[in-house]
Amino acid sequence: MRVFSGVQPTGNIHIGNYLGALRQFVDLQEGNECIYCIVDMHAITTPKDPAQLRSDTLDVAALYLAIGLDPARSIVFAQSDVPGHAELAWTLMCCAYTGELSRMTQFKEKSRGHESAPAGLFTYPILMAADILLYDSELVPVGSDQKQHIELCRDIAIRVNNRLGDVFVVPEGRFLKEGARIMSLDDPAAKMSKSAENPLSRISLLDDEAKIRKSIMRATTDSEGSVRFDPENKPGISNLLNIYSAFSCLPVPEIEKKYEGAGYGAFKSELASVAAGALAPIKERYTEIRHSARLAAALREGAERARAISGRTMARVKESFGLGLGAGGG
Ligand code: ATP
Ligand code: LTN
Repeated sequence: MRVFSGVQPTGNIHIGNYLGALRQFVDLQEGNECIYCIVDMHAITTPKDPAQLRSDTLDVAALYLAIGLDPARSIVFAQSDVPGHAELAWTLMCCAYTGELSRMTQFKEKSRGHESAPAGLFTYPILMAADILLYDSELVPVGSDQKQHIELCRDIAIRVNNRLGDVFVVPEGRFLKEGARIMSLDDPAAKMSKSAENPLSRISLLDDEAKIRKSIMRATTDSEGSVRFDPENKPGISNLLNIYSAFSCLPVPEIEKKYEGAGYGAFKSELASVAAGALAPIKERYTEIRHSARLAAALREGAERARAISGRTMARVKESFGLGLGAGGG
């Protein structure tokens, strides 16, 4: 299958991003044709310092390799290095409706309280649809917060196909059971986020063991004292159980049994060890890769391969829409 996904270079990549999305990227390399992008054009929907953006883009690229993406197997590149993304986004913008974009919860959340918002924040899901459709992607591994955007992408693809014939492959989202939505450690009602003010609300992939331990030991729980999965009444403990299960590959009931009669302290302390143990090799590989020639070469070659695939799709799209007169104007 052709697999595509992207992560924004906005710093603080955390275990929510990893357990919801990135870890699937690695698993899917086996037997599929995978394309993984760093979506820097999505990142500028809110103003970014240029030097910081470039550095954050390289950080995500290095993390991609550090978690186990192999540039010999997967295509890894920065979105803005392939012009087809912006080109297809415009075409799709003419096939989407302001009404459907207004219903996107991410836009509503990010623009709440502001009289006006950047137009790019509003059209963000269309650029995401372009990312996916540009590569005839069949499968899109993401966290469950992206469900609505994937649905919109499918709707647009089906709409165009109904009007113009089989222009696009209609993709499916791929969501994991454990990890699809990791919640904030200090407020289990909110999703773990890169931008939350309190650094103890998240575990970043590059955190050291002391910080991981501190965040988990301070995580919000309840006063019942039993390690039991009950998201409605015990959202804090249930979130920690989810994280434990995702990192250890043990099913939740088994973890509940393991900590029967034990207090939250023992459970949290062992979870900190499990998480730190899983993240340590990623951090080590990241440090080796971040400033290496191998990273630069992987991104250059990835962009080249992506341009070749996307060029073929754009030629088909332009032909279907009646755009252009051929290279050089014919
Ligand atoms: P954040 O909200 O943390 O700032 P994001 O969702 O805006 O991050 P990305 O970095 O592009 O932006 O997300 C990368 C991937 O991580 C996406 O597939 C997204 O669904 C997933 N993801 C983000 N947060 C979580 C979470 N708390 N739990 C599970 N998956 C998540
Ligand atoms: N919108 C996503 C990031 C993203 C993406 C994509 C994910 C941009 N383009 C294409 C999958 C496929 C987010 O905010 N997490």
